[in-house]
Amino acid sequence: MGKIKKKVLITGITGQDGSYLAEFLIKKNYEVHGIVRRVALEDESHRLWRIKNILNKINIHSASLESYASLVKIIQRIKPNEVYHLAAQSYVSYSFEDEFSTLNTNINGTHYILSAIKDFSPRSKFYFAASSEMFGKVRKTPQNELTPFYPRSPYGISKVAGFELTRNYREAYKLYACSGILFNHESPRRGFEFVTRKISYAVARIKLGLQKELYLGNIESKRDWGDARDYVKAMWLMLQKKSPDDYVIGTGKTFSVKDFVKIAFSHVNLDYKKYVRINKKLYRPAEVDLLVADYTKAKKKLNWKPKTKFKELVVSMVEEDLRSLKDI
Ligand code: NDP
Ligand code: GDR
Repeated sequence: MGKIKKKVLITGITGQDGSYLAEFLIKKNYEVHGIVRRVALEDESHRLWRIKNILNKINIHSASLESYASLVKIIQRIKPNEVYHLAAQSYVSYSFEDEFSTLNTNINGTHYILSAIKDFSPRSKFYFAASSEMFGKVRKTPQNELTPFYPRSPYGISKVAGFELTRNYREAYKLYACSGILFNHESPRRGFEFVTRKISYAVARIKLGLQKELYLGNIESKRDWGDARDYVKAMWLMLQKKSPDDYVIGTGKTFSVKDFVKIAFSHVNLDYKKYVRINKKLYRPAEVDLLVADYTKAKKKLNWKPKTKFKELVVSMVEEDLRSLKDI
């Protein structure tokens, strides 16, 4: 008789991180379950593009973060060994436009899942996708697990609430619940609304003569940018420890949006100054100017470190966009 497979439930499986995490866990022989919105099932070619190659290896359940009842049903039935809660309204800019749905989805959605686990599957280990946006107007550089939070957007506020809920469920109800405080991580599967993908896609289109200009907002802002494929491994490592804890995950290096732009354009032998225009409308009402991670704890306790260098990441995104545009 074969070994019983561990079961995992991933919310946000259609997103960048969810799709890489699902692939990673399939390779580790998990039985993978994912929650998707019903609308996604109606429009598979658009909404399920990141997981189309693994659809026959995973189990998809339709549910909504807005409905406690729909989440309970799934958690009660599957009783997963591990739950990775990645689903969220994850676009910081949009959180200023629609504070209400961002707070509602990100805070209540997290609360519903924690509460469902507590009542119906208390042995499930839980991972919460916290964010460097919680540090916002940074109190200290670099930032680690002890740095105070100062969120600068409704999104950041929602993630602080999710982090505190996770900690409280761990302490009050003894759930195995962890938060990964992840800094920006990118890949060829990054959503088109985020600045790195906006740049890599535009550079590929400009190179192929399909676009003439690229409009950006604040290109001086600095981020600690890593590779999503390295980061999903850190999520898993957190849930393999004896006891639950919170960890900062990043590269410890910081680059500006302008640095990303320069490398991306120069990779295809173009001078960015000829194509990039600044649009003040793309500036945010409140900005996070500088983020850089101190991931010493993850290195020591999880034996994790990032593999991909910034330049390799930029080049891989531009190359992949060039390749896919040429295939059309
Ligand atoms: P994406 O934006 O690529 O994916 C978000 C996922 O959440 C999608 O699967 C989306 O589904 C789902 N989702 C959004 N709203 C709802 C809803 N109301 N009900 C059900 N599902 C919903 O994000 P990433 O993969 O980049 O990030 C994963 C998580 O990590 C997010 O929580 C994000 O906030 C957090 N994070 C990300 C970082 C990064 O740099 N990438 C850094 C730190 C934290 P659909 O496809 O249907 O829209
Ligand atoms: P961020 O990512 O807000 O850090 O959140 P994003 O790529 O949206 O912005 C990064 C920085 O680039 C500046 N910027 C622009 N941003 C966008 N989107 N579009 C532009 O045209 C543009 N021009 C300049 C922004 O002002 C900002 O300073 C991401 C998300 O994945 C979150 O879910 C996650 O929690 C954090 O990373 C860590």
